[in-house]
Amino acid sequence: MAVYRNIVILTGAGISAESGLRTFRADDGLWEDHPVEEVATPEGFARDPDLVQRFYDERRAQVLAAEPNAAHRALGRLEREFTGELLLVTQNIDDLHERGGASSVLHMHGEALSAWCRACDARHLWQGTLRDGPACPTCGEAAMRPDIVWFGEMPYQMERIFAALAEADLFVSIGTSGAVYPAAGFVQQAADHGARTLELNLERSAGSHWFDETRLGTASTLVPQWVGEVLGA
Ligand code: BV8
Repeated sequence: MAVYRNIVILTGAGISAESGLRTFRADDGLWEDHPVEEVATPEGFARDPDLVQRFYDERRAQVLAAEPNAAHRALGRLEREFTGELLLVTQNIDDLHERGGASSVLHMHGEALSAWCRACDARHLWQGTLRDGPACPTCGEAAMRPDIVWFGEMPYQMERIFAALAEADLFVSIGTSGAVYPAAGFVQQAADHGARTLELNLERSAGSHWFDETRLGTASTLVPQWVGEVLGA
């Protein structure tokens, strides 16, 4: 096992699947009930804000009811014990990485437990519902939306992610279908800068051909095993 000094990890819905949170593109996927355009775009929100607020109210409640699994906990251990540089980027809007012991998580697509006021731009930790138009704790306006990056919106902290990908000597993708950009392009950027690339996923993804190595299986099996290898190296 090589010794790595600078690791970037990208996680997707697959790492939270064993915690009971639905993924997007499985047969019973999240988008099956609601066309993406209706619930995960600014246009959908403008057209039917109540539908979108209820969709994310439901996701928020599911996140609060879920528990981190062995994969989340293994990444928490990696963060604590790995002595090199580590950036954990997630596409997920749940807080299971944090509850699994990771303290520095970059949520590039936002967070279910955060509300964003369109009147004053403040963001608030939010565990309740937004469908009833609660007042913003900062400005009092009833103008809060889910703090989620929808299709057509710019993901968060892209500069920081690109800078980390340029320095990484290992890029690991866990539980993502490689269907959504710019996240799906990270493996190519890492490889272009000389990083080794590893994919841990239940099945081959749209981006598998870009990876030096793909391991197939569940995250709760593959992630603790891989973390053990890295820390043992
Ligand atoms: C942007 C938040 C630019 C909402 C999400 C044409 C070509 C290329 C790109 C585009 C294009 N047309 C439009 C675009 C851009 C678009 C895009 O990529 N569209 C796709 C559909 C083609 N992207 C965007 O709009 C992004 N923004 O590009 O902005 C810009 C430029 C300038 C100025 C302004 C803007 C924004 C994208 C973010 C959208 N928001 N989520 C919410 O969560 O409700 S996307 C959503 O799907 C998730 O966040 C996640 O990121 C994404 C992918 O889902 P996955 O996490 O991969 O989940 P999925 O179900 O797909 O797969 C799960 C995987 O896990 C599977 O492979 C499965 O096998 C595996 N698995 C299952 N169980 C397990 C497991 N693995 C291990 N263990 C298990 N137990």
